[in-house]
Amino acid sequence: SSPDSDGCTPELEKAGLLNKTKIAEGGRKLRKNWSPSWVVLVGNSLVFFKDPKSQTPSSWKPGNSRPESSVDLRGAQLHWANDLSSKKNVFKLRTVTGNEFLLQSETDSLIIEWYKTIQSVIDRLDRE
Ligand code: I3P
Repeated sequence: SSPDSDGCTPELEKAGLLNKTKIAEGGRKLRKNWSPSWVVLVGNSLVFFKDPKSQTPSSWKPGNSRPESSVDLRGAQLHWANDLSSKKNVFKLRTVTGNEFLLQSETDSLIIEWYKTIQSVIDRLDRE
């Protein structure tokens, strides 16, 4: 049987490095603060970790690998948002709670893959 034959372990969909900034919290606009983030799509959530490259070897302790934040994708909305930044390849993710994030990559193929994968999770949750 497969390691997750009981269906209890969330499936890892995707992981990688993206530039990230939060632009709203509960509908309230925030000042942009772009930084690289290790982004993991697992189960119904997008989980953000510190950029591994910005960490010193000594910071690689188990206790330091906890997420910085995590986003519930149920009911979330995804839009290309090149009008919201001077950077290329930007999309906006808005949660039901009114938190808004911009995610960006210099690599076209990479950002398109992220967009498609996140949208497919949102669509799956919409159908549940
Ligand atoms: C912001 C910073 C951001 C930029 C933002 C600036 O200035 O340069 O990188 O967003 O533009 O306001 P500061 O560091 O002084 O806060 P982009 O890189 O996404 O363009 P904006 O205000 O037009 O969103």
